[in-house]
Amino acid sequence: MATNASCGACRDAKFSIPITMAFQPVVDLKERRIDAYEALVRGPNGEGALHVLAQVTSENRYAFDQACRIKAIEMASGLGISCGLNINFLPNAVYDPMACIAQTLAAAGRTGFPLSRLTFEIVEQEDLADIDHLRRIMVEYRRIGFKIALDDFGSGFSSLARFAELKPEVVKLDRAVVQNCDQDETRRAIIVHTVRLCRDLNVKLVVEGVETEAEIITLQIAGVRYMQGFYFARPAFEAAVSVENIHWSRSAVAGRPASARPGKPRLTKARATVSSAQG
Ligand SMILES: [Ca+2]
Repeated sequence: MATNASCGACRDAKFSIPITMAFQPVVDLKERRIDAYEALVRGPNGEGALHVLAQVTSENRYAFDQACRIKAIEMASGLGISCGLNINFLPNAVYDPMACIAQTLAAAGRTGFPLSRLTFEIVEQEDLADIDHLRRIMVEYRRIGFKIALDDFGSGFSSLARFAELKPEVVKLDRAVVQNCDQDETRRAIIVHTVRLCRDLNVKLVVEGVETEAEIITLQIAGVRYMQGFYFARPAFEAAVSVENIHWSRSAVAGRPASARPGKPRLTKARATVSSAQG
């Protein structure tokens, strides 16, 4: 794989702060399996992502991004992760798409981690002024075989406009949208229509930040298959929670909405329509 030897953006600015990773599963409610793990940066003593990110500057952000990718792939390989691996990335931390991806490809090659199992979650902490730059990154990543996920969808800069622009393979619906969705008609409607939107566009929808049984049931009725959140498993420090240790929902039934189980109260007409439409 060709590299741009003249690009010194990350080579010249070493990221000397030690980092490690925690891994949180994305679960497939339909098949009761782990679909992927998201790698989340941590300090060496388990310090949170914010602690680490506070040490990232405009000078070392390229090196930081490289260090995170390499660490995530090496650790995932060492832990025997055999499903998908999601890596967060900051578009503004990519200087040149091919030069910046060279070390990622080398890490995957060294560890034997298949490139097709990598998904890059686009994190936008600031509005991206140079959309052409992001387009160039996306073209290169797709050519290599990576998938692109739009992270935190529905909050901050992760908007419908960005969805339309990026045409991601995966959309991660932010917890800010889904929290307490079991108690809120507006949130339920947004979820139902996001499910429909993603299905029509053949985009995988993952709901983030699922924390309660009631939320899971509501999400399943809406047709959500992939979820991530504290309810199922917290991020595990330098470890990958096995499928046996996932806290599966007691009420939800694999492969169909909880509402379809025998003995459950009848759905309202509106909800029943939604349920059958997603089935
Ligand atoms: Ca993420």
